[in-house]
Amino acid sequence: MKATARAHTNIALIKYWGKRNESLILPANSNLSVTLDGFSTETTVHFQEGLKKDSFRLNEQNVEGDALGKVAVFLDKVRALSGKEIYAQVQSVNHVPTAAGFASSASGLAALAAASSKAIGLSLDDTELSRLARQGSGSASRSIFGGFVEWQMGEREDGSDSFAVQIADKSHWDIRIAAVVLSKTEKKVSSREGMRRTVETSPFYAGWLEQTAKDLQEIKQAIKVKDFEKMGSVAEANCMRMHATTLGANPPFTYWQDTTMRVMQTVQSLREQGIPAFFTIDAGPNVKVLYLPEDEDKLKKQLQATEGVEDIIISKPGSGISYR
Ligand code: 2P0
Repeated sequence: MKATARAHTNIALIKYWGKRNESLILPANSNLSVTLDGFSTETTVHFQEGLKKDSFRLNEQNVEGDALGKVAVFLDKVRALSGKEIYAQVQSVNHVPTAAGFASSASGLAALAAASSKAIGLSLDDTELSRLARQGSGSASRSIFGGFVEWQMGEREDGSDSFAVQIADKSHWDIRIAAVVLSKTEKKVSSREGMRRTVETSPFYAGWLEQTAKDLQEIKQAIKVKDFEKMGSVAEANCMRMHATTLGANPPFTYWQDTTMRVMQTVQSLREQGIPAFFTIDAGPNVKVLYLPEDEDKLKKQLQATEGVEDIIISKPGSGISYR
């Protein structure tokens, strides 16, 4: 009863921001991401008779507390699905080029969903796996698939129609995504808390929802016809609107730091020089930049010269779940 799975993380171009059901993790809006080949988690789950509880090792270190709790709560769902009361040893390794706060719940929960469901003897297809991973962390539903992926919010109360689908595989379009690592990356509000506070208190949230549905349709068309400027500009505007909702929350907050804004300005300056580059930012200060391979040298040079930038990690569209 042992299995190993690898999942890559993903970056949302149309953000998941807000839940309509917190316990089932159902989103308030459909959203879309690119799976990244540069960041992955490999997880082995070993269910064994005689264990009294689950245990979790991450990057060769024993983990207790909240992180273990999250794994155990997720395994409870897997046990409930299989009807087996049996505990597991879980071992994960995050493959991230530098240790800079890029460990992701998307790749982590997607790999855990795949390895644990296989180890316990459930044979789930990718849709079922996406629905299961979603219940660990929303963005993990998208990391089951490679390339360009849409998480369809669904309508049903029980979440049975809320899962991700692949829009285009990784070979569809040879774009690049630079993850810009900043030297200071203090994260004050978790994405879970940030979403909740925004949904409950920000008067801008209704406007966000209304526009995001339109953004999603536009970006899907842009991906289909490989219109890079369109895809990038829709993604960047969607990111700006997500972050605008946090300024309207009570108490208000922002994930941006001074360096975040300097990187945004570098990207705007690249565009003024005729280089199509677009940024997106998640629930933290780091910035990801979308660009085309032929612009890599110029883009890297200018990003590296931006004050407060420590490192740049380049990704291509990556693949979905794999087993070893
Ligand atoms: C996203 N984020 O679409 C958005 C954009 C952050 C900003 O998905 O509560 O870790 O576990 O479902 O998936 C981060 O939130 O949140 C996220 P939960 P998750 O990528």
